[in-house]
Amino acid sequence: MEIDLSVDLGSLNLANPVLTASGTFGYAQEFSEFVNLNRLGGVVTKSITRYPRPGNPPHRIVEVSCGMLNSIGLANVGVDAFIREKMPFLRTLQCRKIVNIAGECIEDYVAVLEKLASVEEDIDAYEVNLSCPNVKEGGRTFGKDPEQVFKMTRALRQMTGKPLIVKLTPNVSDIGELGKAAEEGGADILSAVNTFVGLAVDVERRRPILGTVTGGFSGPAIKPLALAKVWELRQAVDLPIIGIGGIFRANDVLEFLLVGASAVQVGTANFVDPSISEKIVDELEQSCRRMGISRIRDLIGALETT
Ligand code: RRO
Repeated sequence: MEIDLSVDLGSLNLANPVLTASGTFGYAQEFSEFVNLNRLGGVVTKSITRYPRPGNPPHRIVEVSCGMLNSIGLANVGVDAFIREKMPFLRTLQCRKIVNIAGECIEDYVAVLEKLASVEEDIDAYEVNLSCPNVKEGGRTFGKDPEQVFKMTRALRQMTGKPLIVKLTPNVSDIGELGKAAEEGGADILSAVNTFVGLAVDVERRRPILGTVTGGFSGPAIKPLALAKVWELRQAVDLPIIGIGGIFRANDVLEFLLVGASAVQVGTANFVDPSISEKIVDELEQSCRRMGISRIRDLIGALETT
């Protein structure tokens, strides 16, 4: 049986639903010796900001039970070096190239998008990070406020015809409100979720392990939480959703598709096994064959709840 793994998120077509999550896959080139990148649905870059950022002081990553905490602090090369040093490799890829952008205020995001316009023919979509948990103004405050999410999305919408993916924080009581605000602002796609706020303690030293005290919690422990957030969003908006949170196996991908995601991003799993994203694509095809599913898109939103 021929298995069709392709999915359409509005005008963004993917050969399969497996993307890599921002911040866990560098600028993709770092993973090229572990993964045939062209077998993925696409790659998402680390968040790119207006100016280079060194990020937060150590420790910036700590493993905890069933997951990890990070406090990277938006470390990245900045948009000019990104265009000069990272785009030449990215433009050689056949899979979808999604550039994640971030900043501390609307003007920052606008400035990044303005610069990226010069290489836009090699970019398939933008993911707007409105959800960094580790930078005081880095999307953290405005990403939680529907009014600000609306304003940001609308400002960026006016600047580009490329698909705009708005990445939402789960650290709110009503993620549906954020989704609706992004939809009204002109977003094409939502991605959910970024990391949950977490804390790990070194008991001997009576100190937090992360330099910033709290950090972003990700990994297998958050999968049920993330599935519930995607489900909540599915009821609130009509936009395609990219599900993120604790995906390690093909079965995890299928769970997200059933609750209403059209694609997924693999994040923390890349730290455990750098070739896992491609393995998940292989396994997805086998799972579909075993289950007699010829078109994976038929599973999107097919959860039966009555
Ligand atoms: O860089 C980070 O600390 C970071 C970012 Br921008 C984000 O969006 N999510 C996260 O867990 N860490």
